[in-house]
Amino acid sequence: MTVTTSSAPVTTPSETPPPRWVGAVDGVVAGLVTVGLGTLLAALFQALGQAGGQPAPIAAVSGAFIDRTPAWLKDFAIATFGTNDKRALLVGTAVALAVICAVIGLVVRRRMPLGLTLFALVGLVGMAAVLSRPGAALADVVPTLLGTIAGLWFLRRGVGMDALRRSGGAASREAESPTRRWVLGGGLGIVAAWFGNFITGDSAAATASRDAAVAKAPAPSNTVTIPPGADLKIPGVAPFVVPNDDFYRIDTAIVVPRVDASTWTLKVTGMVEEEIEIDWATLQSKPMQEALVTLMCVSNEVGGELTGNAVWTGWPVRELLKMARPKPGADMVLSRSVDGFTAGTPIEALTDDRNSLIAIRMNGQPLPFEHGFPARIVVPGLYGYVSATKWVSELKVTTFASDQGYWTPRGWSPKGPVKTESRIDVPRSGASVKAGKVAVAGVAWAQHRGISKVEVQVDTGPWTPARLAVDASIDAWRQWVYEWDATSGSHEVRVRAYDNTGEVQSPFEAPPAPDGASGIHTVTVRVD
Ligand SMILES: Nc1nc2c(c(=O)[nH]1)N[C@H]1C(S)=C(S)[C@@H](COP(=O)(O)O)O[C@H]1N2
Ligand SMILES: [Mo]
Repeated sequence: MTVTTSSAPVTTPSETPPPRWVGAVDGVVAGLVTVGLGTLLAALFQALGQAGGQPAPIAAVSGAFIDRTPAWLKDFAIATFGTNDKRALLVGTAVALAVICAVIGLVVRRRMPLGLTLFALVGLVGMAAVLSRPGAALADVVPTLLGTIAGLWFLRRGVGMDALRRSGGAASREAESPTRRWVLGGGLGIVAAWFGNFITGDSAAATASRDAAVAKAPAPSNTVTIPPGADLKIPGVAPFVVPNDDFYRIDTAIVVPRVDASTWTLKVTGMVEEEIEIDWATLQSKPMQEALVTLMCVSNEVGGELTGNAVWTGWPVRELLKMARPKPGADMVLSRSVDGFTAGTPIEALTDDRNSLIAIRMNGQPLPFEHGFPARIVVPGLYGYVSATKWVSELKVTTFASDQGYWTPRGWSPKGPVKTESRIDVPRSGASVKAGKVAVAGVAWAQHRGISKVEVQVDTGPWTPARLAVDASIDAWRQWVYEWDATSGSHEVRVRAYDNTGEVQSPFEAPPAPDGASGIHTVTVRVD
């Protein structure tokens, strides 16, 4: 028996230039590379909250086109394509771009500098379209810019590879075949574009549903009035109510979920007499309650800034639970987000008379996407990781014995009541101040117990009471100020708070894990 060994086919170098259409295909694939990379980067920009307008090239060109379409053409398009008019426009834009790219690819084969210049010009048109979009920022052109550079590189490389193959030298055997680069470049471009679109997904529908969000006006007794003296308005101290744009954000979402409220529902499952599911329209029609609640992250270090106070509007969680009628024995509600995050909350925190809300508004606005649109849970007195589920989609009534929230198996305590803490906002640690009267000021919190007293200590001096801002809610932080007669030298200034039970905050230094940091916030100040 003979064994035949097969040897790899040797590519015979051809002296003849490749057919013209090779250039045209190169042009189309270069376009795919550009659009794919541009779309993917644009989606990532948007997901990271770095985008101002619409940075994806095809969508931007289509959008710019829509804005400039004469009415008759728009009417014609809607008459012909109906509600698919946007899709038709996107496809039309893509086809037009493919034709232009094919032509440019042919030009590149004959006069490379001219061809590359034309390709760059098409990229520039894309960037101009991006910049023309509402709210666009200069940085929004970066995805299309990088995509264009990648496309130019692809075109040049194709010409180079084909020349190498024709050269007949030893290296010609290593040269990549056109098919290989088309499959790789085109494949990666398509996958990138697909993935980019997948990320932005339902974004347009979600934005529309957020723009259309409404809430019933709360009964006057269910509204929040912030007493004027609650904010001392001392420069450098966190504002009593933190604007949405400045509010700290903590979550596990790499890409912010953009939920279309019109398809969203909230289910109550588990140990209940009756499973319940409500939709967006139902939730919005419920009697609303406003509440001032300071959110606090368990990862906040002593003196840290992972905390913020806002006016939340929502429907009390207890009303929804009441409809489902929890069974005896249940001691936890596991709230679940559309992105899989879960928080385990003691059931009594959701059924007692505190303002635990299915919140749909934050400081009078529909929840920002970053903060949980369309709905999130807000529970006064508990750290966010065991309560404040954003993009909430399910409340499972259960027990601590049989379920745990996202962070518990990762080393955090199953229960997370907020610890009484206080922070010095001014002067900053390391700051230099002039001798004389210096305002030492900051915030203190003991959510759902309330702050009764704040004291300041300078060096080894006595603990002296600070002046407290007007109390607005036991669920919110409280500003304080201490008028310090500063003498020259270097000083250590400390703060401590008491809650309404009379208990002083723990002086013992504890790290955030497993159930929240404790210790005395201390700043070092130079006085000249
Ligand atoms: N879906 C979801 N919700 C979440 C989280 C999360 O990772 N995913 N993190 C929680 C934590 S740890 C905190 S501190 C708060 C922060 O809320 P904020 O980003 O609105 O300030 O959200 C909570 N809700
Ligand atoms: Mo957190």
